Amino acid sequence: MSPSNFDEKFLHECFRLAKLGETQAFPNPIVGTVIVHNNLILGKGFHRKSGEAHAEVNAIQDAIARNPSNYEKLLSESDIYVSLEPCNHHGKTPPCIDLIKKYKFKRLIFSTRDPNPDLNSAREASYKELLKNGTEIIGPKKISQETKIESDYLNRVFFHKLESELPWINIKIASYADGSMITKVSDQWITNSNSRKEVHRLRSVNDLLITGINTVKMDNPSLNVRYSKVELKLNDIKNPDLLILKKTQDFSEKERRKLNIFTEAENRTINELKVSKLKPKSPGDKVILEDNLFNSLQEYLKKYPRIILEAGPKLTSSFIKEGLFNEITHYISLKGIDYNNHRLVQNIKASILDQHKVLRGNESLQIIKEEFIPTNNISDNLDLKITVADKTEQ
Ligand code: AOF
Ligand code: ZN
Repeated sequence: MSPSNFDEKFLHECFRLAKLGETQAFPNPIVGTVIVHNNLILGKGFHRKSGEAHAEVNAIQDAIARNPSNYEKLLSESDIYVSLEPCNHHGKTPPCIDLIKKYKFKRLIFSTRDPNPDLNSAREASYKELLKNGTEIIGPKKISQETKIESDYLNRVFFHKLESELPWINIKIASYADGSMITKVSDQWITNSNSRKEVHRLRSVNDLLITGINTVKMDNPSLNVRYSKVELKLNDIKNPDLLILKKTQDFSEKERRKLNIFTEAENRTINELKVSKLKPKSPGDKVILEDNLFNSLQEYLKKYPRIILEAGPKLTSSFIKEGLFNEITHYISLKGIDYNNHRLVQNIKASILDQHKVLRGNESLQIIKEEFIPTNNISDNLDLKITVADKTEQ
């Protein structure tokens, strides 16, 4: 049987749950599970922390706790949805596939294949047993491309790490519809309050935030994570370390040799700039790059698996030009734009996407999501958010 709209909806609920583990699960994948009985959710779970129970185990325990007297019957009449293929190996925890077998679920639906090589040897045998046990298996090939892209994207850093020791770099851009990143005198902010809140969430799920000296001087930003974990829908909140690049107006050969990187070790400079709220956790050394900027920078950045760049137009375009990114999260303010004029909005989107795609060639970057960010504030505008990223297809 092919999956229904309901199946896709329940998978999206798994994605929502998976994201709750975004700060603590790493370096493990983030995973969400729901157990559904006659279209009603019987149990939910997510992977909270590396080394702790997997999402499937938490969801099964949740279902059991809610139905202590008849859980065996209910589970055998239920479907189990997981945002990542269940494990079949003994890692820090026992194989989830054994539990799925034990409770004889009606169907197992998962949206992303797990590329972890530890799963390879037992994959075929365990699926055979599961089928023999009467469980139907619906894998990623049977779900819509849109849902699959979203699902694969959740664990982009985990997958990237299996293949490369380099960090995953996300460039955050907030601009007007014409691409300008400089706040107009008439505006306090470019993007709306919900987009700005999302940026705090983005910061919290990264290990290092890179910015430029000019941004620090001009905006005196606090570049920390505000709002509570409830508001940010996170299981935990942390501030990323901070790296301020100076003299990076242009990455010309001459500038490359001069580039300084400094972190908390240069307290004096940070304090001088009155960015006293910044408290990177691990103090870094001042690094003076003598040779090729990008080799040295990449060496330095290896310490940080998840990096976000929040900088002004010059530094941002230098990173983009050098291909030093895996993802762009672009918030576009629709101030002054009639967003009921669909063609106009489509044109804005197309022109921004073209700019990003040209940089890397069409094959490697993929549009993950295009969405409107609504606002709660009457005088505020709708933003358009575009996420493009390296392909993470599994
Ligand atoms: C998770 N959480 O919810 C799922 C995972 O060392 P272990 O036992 O925690 O196993 C880690 C591997 O299990 C992980 O690399 C991934 O391949 C698989 N699935 N992992 O941490 C989960 N479902
Ligand atoms: Zn597992």
